[in-house]
Amino acid sequence: MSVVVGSAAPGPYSFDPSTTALVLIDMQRDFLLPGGFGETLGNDVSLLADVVPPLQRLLAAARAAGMTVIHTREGHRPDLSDCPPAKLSRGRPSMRIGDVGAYGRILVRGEYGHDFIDELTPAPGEFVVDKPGKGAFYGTGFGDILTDAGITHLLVTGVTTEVCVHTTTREANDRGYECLVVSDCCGSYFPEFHRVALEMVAAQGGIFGWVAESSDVIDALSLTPQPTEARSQT
Ligand code: C5J
Repeated sequence: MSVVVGSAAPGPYSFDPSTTALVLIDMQRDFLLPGGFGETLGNDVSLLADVVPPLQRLLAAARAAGMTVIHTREGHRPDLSDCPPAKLSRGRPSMRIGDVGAYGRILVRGEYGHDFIDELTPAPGEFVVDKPGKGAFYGTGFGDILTDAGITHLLVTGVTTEVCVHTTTREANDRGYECLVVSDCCGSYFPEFHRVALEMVAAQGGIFGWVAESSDVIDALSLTPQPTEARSQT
């Protein structure tokens, strides 16, 4: 059964929760925790922390509706063999991918900082996609997961809006997925980039997809029949 987010920009977004995945992009300690990689680069990580409560509520609603949930993590193998030299050489020399930071080696799989923040850990049965790039499709099994699950629509959330959320949305749009970016469930260290990135998604009649707030998506999901559980027959 399809539901509609009537307030979405540039116009109503219709989706069937059974063929829609909630995608949480890179809600990792390296990006979000005070004292971590993101903050050491001079960023105000509280801008990303604001994303957590609405995203927890949206995740709870998606789970209650029985939706497919996919969590991604940006990071690399410990030997960095999947990190292109061009990516490795970026950033400050003292704070690059693979260097030891406050939460272990930065953006290296298996390290504490690379893992999800405690508030948004995957539940059993949810997918975890480790990605070496900014987009979720490149070098991963993300596309196969979507195909196998019969997914046609994506609710895209996470950090950062203009980097990994945008790249994933663009990749998905090119592959024919109908994407809605959930505005208050995405965050950036740069408020202006966040605002403009969201505008870009919905511009020109929805060149990359739709944008809406989580409360409106949750309201739409609340109209979904809940997965069958024992119903009292009094
Ligand atoms: C993400 C980044 N996840 N900003 N990475 O957006 O480098």
